Amino acid sequence: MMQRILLEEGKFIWRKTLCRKSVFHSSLNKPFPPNVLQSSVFATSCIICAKARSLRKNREYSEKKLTRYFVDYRQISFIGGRGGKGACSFHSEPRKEFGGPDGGNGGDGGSIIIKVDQQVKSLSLVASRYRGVDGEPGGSKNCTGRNGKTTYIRVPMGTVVKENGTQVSDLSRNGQEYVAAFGGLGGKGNRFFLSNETRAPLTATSGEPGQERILQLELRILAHAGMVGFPNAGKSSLLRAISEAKPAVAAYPFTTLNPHVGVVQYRDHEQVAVADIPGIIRGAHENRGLGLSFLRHIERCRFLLFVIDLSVENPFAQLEDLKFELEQYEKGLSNRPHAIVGNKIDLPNAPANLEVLRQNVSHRVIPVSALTGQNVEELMLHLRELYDGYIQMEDMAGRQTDRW
Ligand SMILES: Nc1nc2c(ncn2[C@@H]2O[C@H](COP(=O)(O)OP(=O)(O)OP(=O)(O)O)[C@@H](O)[C@H]2O)c(=O)[nH]1
Ligand SMILES: [Mg+2]
Repeated sequence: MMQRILLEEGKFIWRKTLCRKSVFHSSLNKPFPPNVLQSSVFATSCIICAKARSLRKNREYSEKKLTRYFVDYRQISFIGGRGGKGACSFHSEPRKEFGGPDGGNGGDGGSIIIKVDQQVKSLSLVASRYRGVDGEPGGSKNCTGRNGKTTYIRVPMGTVVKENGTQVSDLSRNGQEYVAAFGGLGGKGNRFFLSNETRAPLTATSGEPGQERILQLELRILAHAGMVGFPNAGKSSLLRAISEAKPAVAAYPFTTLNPHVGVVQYRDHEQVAVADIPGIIRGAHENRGLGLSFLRHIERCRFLLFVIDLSVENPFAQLEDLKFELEQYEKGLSNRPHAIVGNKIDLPNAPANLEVLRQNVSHRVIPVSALTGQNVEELMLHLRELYDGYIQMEDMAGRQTDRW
């Protein structure tokens, strides 16, 4: 290893290792004699040649790319594995003329199970067709065929399974399973049909086909709070301000096309998950803008944050429209515990609009600026109050709470 060496007061004081090029006596700038090098130089890391390594950052996907990765609906056809055929055979051995039937049963077909995995975040890797593994046929010498292996399909937490539009399962806990299709039973070998009346049965049955089903999987993300607002109200900016999430922010409407979840961290290690969903406009229930289908992602939210843009005239109308659209999607959705957040308070006409809003609503309005960070702490504290209220309610009802 090559070193750069300093000669000071007759001692060799050496610095951190340098590159492999050559060894220099620093004062003379000449290569250092190899014997001296061997006796006095220790190995350390090279500060100059060491690559500047920064911490690995999570890759940020554009909204367009995210749409490819974030899939929240799938229709899937499931066919369970077919049972194996039963065997028809007779025992054959020297000096044993009537060995009797020894055809084994076929193995059962493999089932298909939908299983929740906390690591999976979208349905993008779920295929549109699944076929279970067939059972193996039975053999002679009473050998039973091997059962088909169970096929597991990993889905995210919060997946709802529907059949013909009717909900059949709600998979909201990690590790929860739902049998999408049972495998068929294996056939019986001729040994099974041995009886006092029939000493040499020739009957063996074939395996049953697996269950066939068409199911719809719908993902409803699990978050404690859901942010609802008009496009450009600053929902994504607010999520960036209160959490580590990095949804795209831009000055044009409908920047956010997919829901984003950010986790707000508190000092006592309590975590509140907040979901940012695409903007809603007046008439969204008639499929205007991006429609209302993404509202299923806030169906499970325990409380809502109405984000109102204070820079526009009459912010109360925004709130009314948002509540109206939520009611069109699901009755009573707008009555959930909620907070009203007035964003863009840093803009000149915002304080006047805030007063107008306050006069029209009985609920507390929290003015914030996601851009400058003004009053964001108050919002976080209020969020925590809502969260604590939810935890208290669930504890009183004896239900398990969703914790992140
Ligand atoms: N002055 C000011 N501008 C803000 C504030 N918050 C957001 N903005 C700006 O408003 C624009 C829209 O912000 P976004 O966070 O993308 O709004 P959004 O509600 O997520 O919009 P969509 O995703 O389209 O629904 C951006 O240009 C932001 O810089 C704020 O507090 N003050
Ligand atoms: Mg957005």
